[in-house]
Parts: sequence; C-alpha cells; structure tokens
Amino acid sequence: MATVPCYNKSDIRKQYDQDGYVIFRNVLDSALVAAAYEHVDWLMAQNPGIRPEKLGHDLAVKDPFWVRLFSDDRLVDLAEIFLGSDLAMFAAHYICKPPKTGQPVLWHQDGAYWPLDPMEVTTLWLAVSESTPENGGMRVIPGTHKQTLKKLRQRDDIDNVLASEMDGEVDSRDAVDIVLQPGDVSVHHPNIVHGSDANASERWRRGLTLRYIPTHVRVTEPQHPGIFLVRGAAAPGVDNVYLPSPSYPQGCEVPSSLLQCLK
Ligand SMILES: O=C(O)CCC(=O)C(=O)O
Repeated sequence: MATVPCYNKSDIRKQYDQDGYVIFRNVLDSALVAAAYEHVDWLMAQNPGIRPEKLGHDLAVKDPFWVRLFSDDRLVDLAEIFLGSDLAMFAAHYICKPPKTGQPVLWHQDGAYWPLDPMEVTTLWLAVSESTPENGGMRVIPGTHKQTLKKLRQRDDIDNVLASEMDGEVDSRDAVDIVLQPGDVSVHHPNIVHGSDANASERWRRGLTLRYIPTHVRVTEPQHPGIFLVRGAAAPGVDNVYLPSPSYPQGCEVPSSLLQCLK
C-alpha cells in the first residue's frame, strides 16, 4: 500500500510564513518522475524551435500527460496547505537546462510577471532531475517574500531565461541553494526573491514549475492560455473560464510510458 505522508500543516505554514519557501522530499514516485523526464525529451523533439528552459503553459494546456501530472493529488495536497481546498492550475512550465549551455534565471519575484487579482498564488517546483548548485539549481533569499513587488527591468545583454530581472539591489551572499533529488518539491511565495545560475555542469537540470491559485483569484489577462480546476469548486462571481481535460490528437505519437500514466 502507498504511504500517505502526514504533514504537520501548521508547522509547514509557519516555516513558509517565516522564510517564504519550504522543501518536501520524495513527493512523487520514481516511475512518474522518470515519465516526466521522458516527457521533456518528447517535448523537445516535438518543439525543436523552443529552448528547453521555455517549455511553457501554452504547450501544457494541450497535453494530457502534463495535465495528469499537475493534477496529481500528491502535488495538489501540497498546494492546499498554502491556498485552501478550491484550487486551479494557473501556469505550468518546464525549465530544463542543458549541460554546459543551460541559461540562468536572473533575480526576480514571480508576482511581478503575473496577471492575478489578488496575488494569491504559490509555486511548486518539481525536481525532474537532481538540482544542485553545480547544475544551475534554484537559489532563494529567505525572508524577502515580506517585501513588496518591485518593478522589472529588461536584460537582453546576457542570455537568460526571463530576459529581465528585478529592479533593485540583491545581495546574493544571503542566498540559499535549494538542493533537490528527483521527485522532491520546493514551494515558494510569489514575492520571494529567487533565481538560478547557468548550468556549467555536464548534467541536465530539469524542473517543472507549477503555479496554483485559489479559485477566488481572477486571471486578468484575456490572452492567458487557460486554467484548469484541479480541486474543489469554482468561486461564484469570478469570471475565470476552466479548460476541459485535453486529448492527444489522432495519430500523435506519444511514448507509451506517458500513455501508461494516463490509465
Ligand atoms: O527553475 C529555475 O531555475 C527558476 C525557477 C523560477 O524562477 C520559478 O519557479 O519561479
């Protein structure tokens, strides 16, 4: 029988309120994480024009394996600790850094990018490979989630995933490395200052960012690719439109390991 982790929710929330992030170990089983790794291989083959750091939500909304992954109860249970039991998936995005050439993510606060009202959202970052300082793992500055959201400035002078960074000084000596094994999840607040270095190692760094919102939060950008209800009910009076679960198009060749996970 599968072991259901018993979280001490009040301690976890206390730690999140204090530091702006929390780490959970061994959230997903190795078979599902291996399927996610293969999913990335397949997405890269299907989308050769997209850098692997940018396999984003516009692809996720059409992809049954992706939807199955972010609807997994073990992930949604974590989101529920921070956001309550009526939950939607707002954005899912693989940030996968190839050996030697994987790009950095400059210091930023997520909330500065998002069309959400109010800004109630949390990110689950699922490690699909090992994620360490050597291969460009994420770094956070504990406690900075208590700061307001700062403006962004464009950065196209160096290659970087977001082509931008937070406007303001960041003392990187205060940063903490988030070190994860495949299947671990870190959770972070939309205001926390975080980023990651380039991948200078010989190994891939693969991660999946999952942004969950409570259903009373309105998505204010009409061009947003769409959101999914993953638990509970839509909030009355909030005009979010929820997408139905997608199917793969007829004739689309999908690896059997992914299809197996849909059963
Ligand atoms: O994956 C990374 O290196 C950075 C992730 C990030 O910025 C985020 O999840 O908001």
